[in-house]
Amino acid sequence: MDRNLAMELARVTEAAALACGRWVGKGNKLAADDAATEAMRRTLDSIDINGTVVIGEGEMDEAPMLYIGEKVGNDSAANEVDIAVDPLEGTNICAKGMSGAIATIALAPKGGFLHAPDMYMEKIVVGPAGKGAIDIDASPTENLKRIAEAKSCYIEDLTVVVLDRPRHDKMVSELRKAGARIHLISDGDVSPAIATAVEESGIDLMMGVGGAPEGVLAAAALKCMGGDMQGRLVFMNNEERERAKSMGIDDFDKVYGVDEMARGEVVFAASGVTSGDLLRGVRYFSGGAITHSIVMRAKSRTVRFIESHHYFDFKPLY
Ligand code: VTB
Repeated sequence: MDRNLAMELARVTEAAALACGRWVGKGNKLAADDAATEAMRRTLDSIDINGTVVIGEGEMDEAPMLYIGEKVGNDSAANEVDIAVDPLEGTNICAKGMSGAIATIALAPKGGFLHAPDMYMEKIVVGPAGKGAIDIDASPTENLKRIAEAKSCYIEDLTVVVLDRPRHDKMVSELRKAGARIHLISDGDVSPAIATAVEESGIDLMMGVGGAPEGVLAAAALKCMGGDMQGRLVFMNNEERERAKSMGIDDFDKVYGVDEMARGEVVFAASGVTSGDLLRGVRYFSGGAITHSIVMRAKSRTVRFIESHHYFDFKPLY
């Protein structure tokens, strides 16, 4: 796979961030999501790929663009690749001007992504220092002990990100009792999942139940960074079981590892929309804006943080 694709994907997430960044704090999450989706879709047409969206904005009858199955890219003769996108991960965060909204995309060889239905996934995520130390079936306390040992630190030194939801109350109580520091987030669990693999982020672990599509995007990033993750689908009803079965999933209790959620030469990019644990948000100035992105490839394990200065006289779309 062309190694420059990673840089091309940065252009895609930068475009989405620049478009929805105008909606930060405006209280209109749908308009923000539409702006990001349209910009990402438009920019993808300039990328030399033969892509199929496998994780996107919904089914064809639900989403006007970036729907599951949509063909994207401008090189139909190129090797087929699968695309996982979340043009605006954290629509609520963006609409309220809170932290951690990102625009994100990942690319894998055909068949490389777990086709996760739009349902919940139980997740545990850790950076490279904790690889092999996590066990989704072990208790939060046991996982803290293992990761503290792997990182040669105390449990009290660890910071765990958890979505602030009632379903996590018991887990949070146990984490606190074990002595860990906790960073509760209102939304957006892809960014902190990636931050577990960035030493200077101060984030060591992410645990809890969030979106399955977001789990696959996080797995794509962790694959590029040598991190570790386990995920298990959480079925709320039989309709979700039937949906999963129709997507080829028949072991409903399966624990997925990173390499089962994102296989092969994965490429990942994300741009900050609002500042968070991983990336700075879009900053506008007279006639332009500054974006902050992360770009990486599983093959080289290279992780690039890119600060781009954009001048709108030369980019009339913004
Ligand atoms: C999760 C999380 C996402 O939405 O899907 C969450 O993974 C939805 O959780 O990052 P609830 O149904 O409990 O609200 C996000 O936070 C944003 O899409």
